Amino acid sequence: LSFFDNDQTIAAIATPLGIGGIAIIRMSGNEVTNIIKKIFINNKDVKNLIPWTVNLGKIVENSKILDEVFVTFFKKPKSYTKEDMIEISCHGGNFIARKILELILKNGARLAIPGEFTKRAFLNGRIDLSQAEAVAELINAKTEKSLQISLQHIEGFLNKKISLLRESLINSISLLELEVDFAEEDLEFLERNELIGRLANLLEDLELLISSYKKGKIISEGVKLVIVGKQNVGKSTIYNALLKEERAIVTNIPGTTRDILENELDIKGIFFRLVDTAGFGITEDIVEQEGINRTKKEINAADIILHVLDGSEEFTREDEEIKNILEEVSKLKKVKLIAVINKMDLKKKIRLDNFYQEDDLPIIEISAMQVKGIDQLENAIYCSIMANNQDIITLEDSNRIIITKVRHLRSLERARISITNAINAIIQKMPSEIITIDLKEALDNLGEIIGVTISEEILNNIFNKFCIGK
Ligand SMILES: Nc1nc2c(ncn2[C@@H]2O[C@H](COP(=O)(O)OP(=O)(O)OP(=O)(O)O)[C@@H](O)[C@H]2O)c(=O)[nH]1
Ligand SMILES: [Mg+2]
Repeated sequence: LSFFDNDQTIAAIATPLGIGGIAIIRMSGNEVTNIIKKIFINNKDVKNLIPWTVNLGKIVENSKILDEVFVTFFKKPKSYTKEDMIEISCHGGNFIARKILELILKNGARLAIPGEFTKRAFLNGRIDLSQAEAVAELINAKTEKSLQISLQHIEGFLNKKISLLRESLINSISLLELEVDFAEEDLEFLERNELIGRLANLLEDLELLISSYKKGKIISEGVKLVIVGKQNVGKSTIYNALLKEERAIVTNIPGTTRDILENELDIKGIFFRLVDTAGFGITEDIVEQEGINRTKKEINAADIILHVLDGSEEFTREDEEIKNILEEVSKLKKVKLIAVINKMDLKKKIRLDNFYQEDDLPIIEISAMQVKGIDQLENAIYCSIMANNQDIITLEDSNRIIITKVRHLRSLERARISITNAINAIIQKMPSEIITIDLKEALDNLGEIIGVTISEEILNNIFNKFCIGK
């Protein structure tokens, strides 16, 4: 099955599996009207479907009625894929939708692969690649803010920006190529200082986009917030308090949590993935030991770590060991640490003489059991993520373009290198041909983002992440 096989008519159930009010089956391609003629009887006595209008009728197989349905015909090119498309809304429930899909397949369509509808929209020029990717992002959006960004991409803001940058490059390249044509006359159609100025502006724009990635990633993938500490200090209680739900089991037996628990959490519009872990402790128990190994993995993947301590006890060697591990990790990969002193409803015993005090990190005192101090904890978490990303969530930057895809980041970084090389070539008074090579490379790098220059392999990779029917 070739990826660019665009002639066949495709079909898929577009709604999620399971029971629901309605299910929608989608078809796209030249054959859709022929197929529907064989399986659909319109309640109105009309010969052909009226486009962009809902048609009520029955799906029949061998003159047996399968379901009463609505059929909408999107005539090309005014459809999602720019091909003839039909959507059948049938009664919810897998069985009916599957029966209808099977009937469609028997009558000449083939099953669509994931993302194939959107891929056709791209290949038929209705949307560019960054917009297609944004469709997938929109479907997976977890917060208001990530929704906003994907909508921005779907509207084509990223596309417009990249296209502008490419235009400016194409303009410079064509002037340089003219010089090559008139090489004997030794003409300069583009003053070198002017060219450097243009490229410097371009670099600045690239820089802005590149630096937006960190925010984009935080917004779309979430911040990994991991709760770590000795056994029995109240990690699971804090987990529940932050989630405002009794998710994790809490007991007074050390070693209650043995596996990793993860849940989505929204603090002031930022999307977190909150992780509860097995407490560190010396143990012979194999299950517990495995739990601790998993905790270590989570520590390495964390963006923020809450080190929980029991305020009603003395500071122990185990606490110290954990502290050392955490400090090591935070030095290596700049994880943010927050010390949380729990059980402050009891008499405070812990002394933090030389513990975390000298480091410039937040120490928050709470009672998870009485849900006291949780607001302050949320604040500290929020602040530590904002410290490096001040303007993340302000409304003013809603017009600023934010990139969220590693793929885009890599292309932009390559373009940055090519343009830097071009500038160096100009400074070294290299001939126009050489400068042009670098600029063309940058042009291709930027083209990859919107899909002007892209390999089949990358395309495949992008579209197979979609769900079926999209
Ligand atoms: N007094 C008091 N007790 C608490 C507080 N938070 C938790 N506890 C108690 O401490 C005990 C352990 O709590 P957990 O939340 O299970 O602790 P944990 O760190 O998840 O423990 P493990 O999963 O075994 O590592 C339970 O009996 C809790 O009720 C608190 O703020 N104050
Ligand atoms: Mg626990």
